[in-house]
Amino acid sequence: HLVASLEVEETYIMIKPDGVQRGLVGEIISRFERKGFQLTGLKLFQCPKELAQEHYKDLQSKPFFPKLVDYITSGPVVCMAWEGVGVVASARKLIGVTNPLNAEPGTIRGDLAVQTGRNVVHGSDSPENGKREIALWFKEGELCEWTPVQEPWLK
Ligand code: 3AN
Repeated sequence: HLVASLEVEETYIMIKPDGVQRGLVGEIISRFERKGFQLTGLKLFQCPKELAQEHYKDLQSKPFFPKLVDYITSGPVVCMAWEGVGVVASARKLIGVTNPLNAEPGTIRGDLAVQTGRNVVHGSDSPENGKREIALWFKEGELCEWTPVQEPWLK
């Protein structure tokens, strides 16, 4: 159950290798853009094994952990940082639940995916993890703080 906060937050969103291979990059980015969140970081990136292991360290003891690391490192991913009021929980709503077969139509996973092990996109599960993951995936100088010209329309 997700309740969006009223705080300005940051979240780490990543299009996984299946999303890139299937040509879904534009479709996925545009959902966050159209919602009204602000993009502050974006890159195509081949993830090394050590980084995938660090990113998913809370799942280390799960039986699917080695497969998960193989999947995330199997091809380039698109790394994104998004900012906005309540963005962490709201992005999780836009993404849909972990198993795409249970994800609501209208969500990214509900519309575009079938398997849990190929669920096209990642989104941070808390504001703390949003900050942790952005720091993990982006280097200093790769993020861009900017003021949207049409600010009053969306805030
Ligand atoms: P979410 O990505 O929805 O936050 P987590 O954090 O529980 O879900 O799991 C992280 C990732 O691990 C999922 N996106 C999925 O790729 C993989 N995963 C989770 N549960 C399973 C499972 N039962 N079998 C295979 N892969 C899984």
